[in-house]
Amino acid sequence: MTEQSGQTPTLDNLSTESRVFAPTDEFSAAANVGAAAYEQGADDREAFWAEQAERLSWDTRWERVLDWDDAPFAKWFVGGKLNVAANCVDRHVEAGLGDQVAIHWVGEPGDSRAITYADLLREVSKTANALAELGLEPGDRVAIQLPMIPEAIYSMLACARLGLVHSVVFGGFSSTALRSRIDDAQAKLLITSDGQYRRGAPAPMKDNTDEATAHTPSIEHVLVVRRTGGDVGWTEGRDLWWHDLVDRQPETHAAQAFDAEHPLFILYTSGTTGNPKGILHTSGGYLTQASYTHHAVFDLKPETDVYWCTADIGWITGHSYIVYGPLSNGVTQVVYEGTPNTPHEGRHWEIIQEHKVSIYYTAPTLIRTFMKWGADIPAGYDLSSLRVLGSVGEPINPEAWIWYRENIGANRTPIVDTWWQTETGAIMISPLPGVTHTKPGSAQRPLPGISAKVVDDQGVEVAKGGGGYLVLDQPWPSMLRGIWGDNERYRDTYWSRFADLGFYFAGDGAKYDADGDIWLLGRVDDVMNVSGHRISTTEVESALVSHPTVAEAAVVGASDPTTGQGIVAFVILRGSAKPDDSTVKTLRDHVATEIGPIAKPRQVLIVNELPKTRSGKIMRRLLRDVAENRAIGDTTTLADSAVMDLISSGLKSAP
Ligand code: 6R9
Repeated sequence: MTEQSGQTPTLDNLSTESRVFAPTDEFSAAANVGAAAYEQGADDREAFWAEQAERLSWDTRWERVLDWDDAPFAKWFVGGKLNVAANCVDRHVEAGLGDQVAIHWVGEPGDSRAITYADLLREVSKTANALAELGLEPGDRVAIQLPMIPEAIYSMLACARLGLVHSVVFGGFSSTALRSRIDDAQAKLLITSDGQYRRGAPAPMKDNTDEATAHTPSIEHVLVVRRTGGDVGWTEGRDLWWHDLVDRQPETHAAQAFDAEHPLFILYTSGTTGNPKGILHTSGGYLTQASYTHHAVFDLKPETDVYWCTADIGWITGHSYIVYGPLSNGVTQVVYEGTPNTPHEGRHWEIIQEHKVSIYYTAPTLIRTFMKWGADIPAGYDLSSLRVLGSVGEPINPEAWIWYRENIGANRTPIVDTWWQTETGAIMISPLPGVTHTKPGSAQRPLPGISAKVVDDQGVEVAKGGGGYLVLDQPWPSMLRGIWGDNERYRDTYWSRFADLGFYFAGDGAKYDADGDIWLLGRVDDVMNVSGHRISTTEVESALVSHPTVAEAAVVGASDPTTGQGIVAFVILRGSAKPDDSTVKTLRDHVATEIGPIAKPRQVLIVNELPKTRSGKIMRRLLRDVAENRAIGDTTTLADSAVMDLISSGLKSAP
């Protein structure tokens, strides 16, 4: 335990992790970005980002790199003009890459399409012509609720091409969630599909969107892609089939340049209170950082790499690392429609083998699921094409990191653990695969051109070994430009915590290890306080998962009359492990050994499933309801709403 002056003591545990993996000489020698970038980024941040902005094609060059006079409202590349879609599509075709595959699209039922950059240009142009025919004007908002089909990407890029602001709503969100997002942005058009494939079966989608649009007067048209072929309700005059409207459009469209600060998209993310926040991103700065980070962090070589990010486009990772970053870099990428175990648990490895995927970017929750399914499944496929692995979305515990490296990366590939948020727009903290000596569980260092610090309650940077809050103390190009329609909430949520210092408050706890590397400890609201000791849920989860019988664990702080909060752990055992009378005691003792008696869970509950959002985050709020014997709260954002029933019934039968 480390004692910090004036603060509650915090616990060390993750920093007992001492394994370090250096990049090979061969990898470093060929890497896109070397160590010198860190100095360039620190010496003159604006000059560094101006250099990265040269990656893009600008119709008019900017006059000023950063205008921060009206902080916290940033303007980057002031006076510059560009078309985001032309940067992602047209310029690659103009450079002679029209025949290169942009997207190897793999449908869940086994259908597939190879879409070249020339195809992409044609489809995006037709879609843009269709949206223009509907009378949409630059600045109008378009809601998109679609499965992971190519039309989702065409739609986003067509909006960008016309200066329309898209608001993508995850395909599994309820009609209530869709309705509130449409209303908040006053969207005029909704693009959706008749249905979507989920776990091997078609499920309706338009029924859901019809429920939402029955109450959204701003919607003038609903454009419907036929995907599953089921019956759908139809409102004449409002609803239009994609194949009727888009297919007959001219195949060319002249892109017009928009201001660097022209709004590109709104993406809603849940806050700790109130309605979801519409995070606003704009064009030039966003695309610059999405493009640069994709190039630097994944070491992308567009001529030879095949890239695959497993996120959904309904999530920021899909926006920045399926659509804008990769396509601006002229990538060849896999886009997969379905779930990882449809039709079998080796589906991802089969796709990697077939398309010779070389860069694979996924989330810790999925890695732990793969662990649960067993290492023999990936071992049955040829994964030798892989050369960089990425992780995003939550802290990755060292056990999962090592499993990922050994079983997917053949103990050879660098792993980049990338910390960022919907609000930051692009990756902020991550190893560079050709430079960083990676440490399992640590996101390590702000990228070149980025500044982040771990500070105490007063905003004073903590010493090496110390813990506190993660802040971003300098503006960055892809930063959010606000919360749609609510400037006050923007200031309050992100800029009021350290108002005098002008820091952006990320809402994450973090600490420095003895080398000054950053370890993310989970949301500050996930930090428990047990008898005055700060213990992060991640630390306890990590300890539990390090036990050989445990596949996955989620920990919450439940209110406790004596200690303030008590630690309650929900644990999924590995397939082969059978719970018996001693399981709970063994696991409690294991945590005590790993971290210290103070971190020993008050309760360990053996369960079969954990409640997760579609982006893979464990919904601790619901687990807290279980732990505190309350009625279960709002479950609308759960990926699988039956999970809470499973947990409750499983608890009754657990030993
Ligand atoms: C990209 C994305 C943001 C929150 C963030 C943090 C957590 C994301 C992480 C990570 C530790 C990482 N998070 N990446 N924590 N290590 N590599 O996930 O955006 O959905 O907005 O979530 O996710 O808590 O504050 P978003």
